[in-house]
Formats: sequence, structure tokens, C-alpha cells
Amino acid sequence: MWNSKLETLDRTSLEELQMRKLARALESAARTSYYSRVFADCGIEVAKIRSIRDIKELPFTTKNDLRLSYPDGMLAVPRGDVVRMHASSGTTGKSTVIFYTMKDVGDWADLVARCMAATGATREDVFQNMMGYGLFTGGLGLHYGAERLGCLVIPSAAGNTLRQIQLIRDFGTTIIHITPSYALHLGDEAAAQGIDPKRLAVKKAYLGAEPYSEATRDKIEAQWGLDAYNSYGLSEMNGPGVAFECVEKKGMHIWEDYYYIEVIDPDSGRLLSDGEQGELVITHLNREAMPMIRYRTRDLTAVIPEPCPCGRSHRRIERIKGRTDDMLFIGGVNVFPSQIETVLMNVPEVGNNYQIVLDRQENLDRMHIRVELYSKMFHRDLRELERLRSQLVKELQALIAVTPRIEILEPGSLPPSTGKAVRVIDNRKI
Ligand code: DLL
Repeated sequence: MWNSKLETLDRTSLEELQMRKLARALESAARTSYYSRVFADCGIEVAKIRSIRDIKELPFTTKNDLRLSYPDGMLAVPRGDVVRMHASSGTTGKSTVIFYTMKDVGDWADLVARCMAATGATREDVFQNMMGYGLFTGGLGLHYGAERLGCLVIPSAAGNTLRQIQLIRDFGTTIIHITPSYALHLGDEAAAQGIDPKRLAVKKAYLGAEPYSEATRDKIEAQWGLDAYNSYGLSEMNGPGVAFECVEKKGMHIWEDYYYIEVIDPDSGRLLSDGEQGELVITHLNREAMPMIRYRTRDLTAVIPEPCPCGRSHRRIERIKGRTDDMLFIGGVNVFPSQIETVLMNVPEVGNNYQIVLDRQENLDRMHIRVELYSKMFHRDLRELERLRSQLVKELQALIAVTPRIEILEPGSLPPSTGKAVRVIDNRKI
């Protein structure tokens, strides 16, 4: 373990530590123009928060609050102490900015090193980082953590697929950090070059930054002959390094000495118990530059109540099922794209890329799924393709109670993604 004392701290000591850190986080939040106003409006005296459970007296923070306090309404330190900023892409609205002091950057690297060590990574590993470098946190976040662990880091960033394969071969890359959609595409490209990904030295993949199904993990593991670990994070909480799977690969440990977590009913805001599915709410207990209190992530998950056999005391969260704002409303039925992915990826004839297109015709919602075939299947006869199409319609109907139109495409027809994949195209004017 990277820090066995902290990673195996007994639950009582962990809660005491959280309380001490929360008191500091609240003091620092009260120094920001945003939280000082919010606390005053709600009549909250932070000094009166005495137990970690009192946190529920505090209001939630939302993405919109970050937008409204753009660019620095949530900054708790003088500008001169800030050494780094990252920003979300702003695809769902105005971009949001996160600031870090030197200590914040160091703490983040330490957490990422902890995540990587939990998967068995060591200083002997060659780590190829295929996530975007820049305002996105995926590149730099893992970069500093992997260096802290002592790996040889190849900062290859996203894209340029042929060069990625070349680097893997030339430097004997053992760990890749990559979005799941790009991992599948990279594997296909390697195969198209006559290279069997399983014969490369890559032993581990860290997959995250976008939702994906267990079936996709299985597919990537089989394609590459490696162990794939789920990695969860969000810019508002630093970036990657918030929760990570250990060698057990059964849910992601969320580092509770840095993050206080709650799961709530997204509609009522009611606190849910461990094991119940809801929206994850996180309080950052450790950041100097930008405290973040009860942040509503919109990510849907559940806390796994059982302790992990690995011996870490930090609780695990389940694979993210989707986002509250991801849920599709189709003719009165609620569907998560991840449910559709699970069906598609469990069918061996289906290839690695798909797209969900939604339209409204004569006031009725229509779902159209464009599915690439697995390359070896494409030359089958029409009857077989028809059989596959009906099988997909039947399986999807059974799971999501919507009847989609399935379009079967030649491999490589859909635009490949090198970063976060865009899976849903919603043409409905709602
Ligand atoms: O995506 C940070 C990150 C980079 C995580 C690299 C993992 C690896 P944002 O761009 O702020 O930050 O997007 C955060 O992405 O709220 C989730 O909805 C989604 N997400 C991230 N990791 C996972 C995952 C980075 N493992 C948003 N499974 C989050 C499902 C994920 N969704």
C-alpha cells in the first residue's frame, strides 16, 4: 500500500480525522465570497458544526453555483498562492474553473500514487498516459501521481493512434491510462496493423472519465489480455484520483480521509443508506485553494456496505450507473445509456462503437441505435444480419421497455473517440 496507516485506519479514527479536516475546510470556505454569503443567508455558524454528521445542516453546492461564482468566487486563498487551474469543458454550459495551491497539487499527486499502488503498480512500470493534457484533469492529474510513484511516464496524450501503438511497442508500456471508448478503438487499430494487443507488454489499463458497463470492461480485458481498473473522479474534486479500484476489482475505494461522501435521493435530497442507489454528494476535506462543500456530482451510484478483502477501510462505491442529467426520457420511459451499452457489449457480433440517436416524429419519441459490427462478422449473409438485428431489438425491449430501430454498420463507420465519447445524439426539440 502507498500509505498503509491511512488506508487501513479504523473507522472511528477515520471519522475523527474527517471531523478535524471538515472544521478546517469550513473555516476556509467561510473565507470565500461565495460560501461566506451562503452561510450567512442560511444562518450557519461553522464553529457550531461539531460532528461529521452535522454536515447535513449545510446546503448543497451545485455546478450552477460554480458557474455563478466564475471565475474566482470560490477561491479561499490569495491569487498569489494559486499555482494551477483546470477547467471543465463547458459542453453542458459555461465552463467551471478549479484552482490549486502547491500543496493541493502535491496532495493530489499523492492520492493518485495511492490509487495506482492499489492496483499493484510500482516504480518499474512504464505508464502511457493517453488522456488529454491541458485544462482537462485526466492528463496532468495522473501524470504527477505516476511520477510520484516512480514510473516512467510517457505523456502521449489523447489521439494519434498509430504513434500510441508505436510507443507501446518501443518502450514496453505496461500500464495505459485511457477512456474505455478509446481503448476499444486502439485495440482495433492495433489489430488492423497486424498487431495482437494481447502480445504487447500492457498489463493494466486505468479506465475512466466516462460511464461504461461491466461488459465493456470484459471486452477490453479480453481484447488486450490485461486487467482493467475503474477510475472515477471529477474536476470539482481535483480530477481523477477520487475513487479507484484495488486488485479485487469489485468497486472503487473512495479516499475518505480526503472526501466525505453522502448518497442522496436526487429528487428529494433525502440521505440514503449504504447499499441504496442515489446521487453521490462529496465534500472535499483537504483543499486549500478551493473548498467544496456537499457538491452534488449528479453521478448515480451506491456505497458498497461490505468491507473489501484487500484490508483498506475506505468504503467502495459501485460503478457509476449514469448521471441524473444523462437519463433519457423516451415516450414516458426512463432509460440510461449504460443499460443500452450493457446489452450491446454482451453480444459477441457487436463491435466497439455505437451511437444512440433520438428523434421525435408526429409527437412520438423514436430511438435509433447505430451499431458497428465486429469486423469478422461483417461478411455474413443478410439473413444472419437480420437475425442479429431482431435479437438486439428483443433484448433491448426486454431491458428498457422501448423498441429501438437498429441500424447495423460496417466496422469503422462511426467517428472513433479519443477522449470522452459522445454516445447520444438527441435531435428532439424539447
Ligand atoms: O473526467 C476526471 C477523470 C479523468 C476521471 C480521468 C477519471 C479518469 P470531468 O471532466 O470533470 O473529470 O468529468 C467528471 O465524468 O462526474 C462522471 O460523470 C464522469 N466520470 C468520470 N469517471 C468516471 C467513471 C474527469 N469511472 C465526470 N465512470 C463525472 C463513470 C465517470 N463516469
